[in-house]
Amino acid sequence: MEYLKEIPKINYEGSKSKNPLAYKYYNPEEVILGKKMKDHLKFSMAYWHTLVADGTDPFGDGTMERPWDEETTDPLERAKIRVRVAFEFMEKMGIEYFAFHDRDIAPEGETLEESNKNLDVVVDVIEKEMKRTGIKLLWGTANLFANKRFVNGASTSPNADIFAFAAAQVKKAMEITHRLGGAGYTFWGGREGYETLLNTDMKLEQDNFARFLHMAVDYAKEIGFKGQFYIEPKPKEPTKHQYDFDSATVLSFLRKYDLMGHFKLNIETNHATLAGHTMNHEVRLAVDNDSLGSVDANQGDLLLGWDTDQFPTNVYDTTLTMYEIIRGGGFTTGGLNFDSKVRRASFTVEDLAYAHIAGMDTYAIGLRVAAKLWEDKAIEDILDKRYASYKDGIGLDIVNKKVGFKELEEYILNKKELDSNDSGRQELIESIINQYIIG
Ligand code: XLS
Ligand code: NI
Ligand code: NI
Repeated sequence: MEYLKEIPKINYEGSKSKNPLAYKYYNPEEVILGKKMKDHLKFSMAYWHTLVADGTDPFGDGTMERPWDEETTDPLERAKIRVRVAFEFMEKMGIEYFAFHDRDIAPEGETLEESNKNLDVVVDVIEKEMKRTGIKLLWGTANLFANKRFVNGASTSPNADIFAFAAAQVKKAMEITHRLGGAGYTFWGGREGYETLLNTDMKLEQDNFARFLHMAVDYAKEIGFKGQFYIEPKPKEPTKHQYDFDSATVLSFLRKYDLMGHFKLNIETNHATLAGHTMNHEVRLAVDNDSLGSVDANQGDLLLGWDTDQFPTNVYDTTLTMYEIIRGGGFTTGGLNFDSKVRRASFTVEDLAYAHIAGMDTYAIGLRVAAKLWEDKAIEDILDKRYASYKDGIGLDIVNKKVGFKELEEYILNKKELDSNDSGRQELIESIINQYIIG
């Protein structure tokens, strides 16, 4: 049965097309830098936004028109229908991956046992649909923030029973992710943070968080789950201060607790900007630390201080993000997961297609431009030149740790004139990028 009659199969029609239900820039099979566009970008649908979000905000009710949700009042039956809708949608869009929280795909029961049973029922349907379509699971995760039991956090809760409950929930979420052949498993610290230090033992909470992650690593070994673990940084919201603040904070946490080899980063654009960074900064840091895992593709509103999770439409940002991803060698286990939701006023079924088309085309433009910049060495040549002083002479000695303060003092005392500084040429570089974007 077809649920999404409003949405046809979405094809690439090129930049001249006026068809709103077509890709203008995303041509999945086209080869760029030796790889198909679809394999560079690895688009993934976020189950929670596309199937579950109903448009509720703190001031008003849900607005989304989702006729399939009206077919039954039974939550488990509804969950099964949503799976079919999800796969029909991904098939029509040509999206080959998806990501979910346990509570997105199946309703939470009265007890953990009941919740797990619900999961098993729905996972059966998902498994069948994955076989039928060839669509793959990018990553799974557990929702450790919505239920009121997590009011003070999950693995960082002051209540040890809540730590235990969270562990049991993640255990099951890992099992279903494993069963579905998930390429990854994400930890986003829902409420792992604090509102006020006055009632918080930050050291114990962070130690416990690390203990929790080590337990996950151990359990993965036990069940043979080989997927990549990710941590998703976010500086604030829902708590005032989230422990996984940004890439730098997470990297130092992973190093401190001996978790570096087990976790990579899942970096989200809107979280980067909330942390006061650009997305390309966050990706660069991950790449430079051999920790680029996956990306939650979206964009925030720079005038708002919260996580608006909008579909990415800013070409400049996707260009710089794709540039960093290409520079880092591209995705292995990860991909571009649309942790993005349609605006509350974009409530029709068609809007789901328009939004994903906008996001995918915006990243496709980003990829095309970034690939050209990379091929032409437009930026790399500038960098090479800028840091050339470290390629020989005293610079090379510094890099090779052949000199210390004494030798450097001697070098400077003997040198009559310092090499002159060069201009940073920022505006020139920015206009070169514009030229590449407009063509
Ligand atoms: C929320 C996070 C969340 C994670 C998955 O801000 O982005 O959606 O991606 O738990
Ligand atoms: Ni996210
Ligand atoms: Ni987010």
